[in-house]
Amino acid sequence: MGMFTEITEHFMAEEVKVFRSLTSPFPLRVIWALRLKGVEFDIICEDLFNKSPLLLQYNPVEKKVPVLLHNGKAICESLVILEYIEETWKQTPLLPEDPYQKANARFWAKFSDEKVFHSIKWGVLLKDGKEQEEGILATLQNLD
Ligand SMILES: N[C@@H](CCC(=O)N[C@@H](CS)C(=O)NCC(=O)O)C(=O)O
Repeated sequence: MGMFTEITEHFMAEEVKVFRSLTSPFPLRVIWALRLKGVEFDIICEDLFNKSPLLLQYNPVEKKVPVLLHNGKAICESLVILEYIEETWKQTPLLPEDPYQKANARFWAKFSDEKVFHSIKWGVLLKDGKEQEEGILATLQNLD
């Protein structure tokens, strides 16, 4: 019986689904990571103005994309999902092995979330005129 379970599990196709939207940058992290690791996955494309019941079910707290669905388990938050992917599929590591370099990679991921994305969204995309020019300058400084 134990052996039978193992064999069926071995041949059972894995369920890997990524909830994304066409314009959102955060799900791209997840999609690129899965592609780098050679993991097959399906895409569920969300309309963020009319979210599906599935998205609300799998990410009831933030109701945002991306969500990774792995064999029925939902994981939310792009950087948390990347850690899950790294620990689940060990091939082609995303992070360097050295703890200091790893810390550096995590620093820049956090920086891009908190500084770069923030200044692009609030300083450039949602502004116009003079304010937008200032936002572009601030964004370029963050990218320098
Ligand atoms: N910190 C989140 C940000 C995700 C996020 O902001 N997703 C946006 C699209 S860019 C979203 O789903 N927004 C829908 C909403 O706010 O209702 C992550 O890294 O996953």
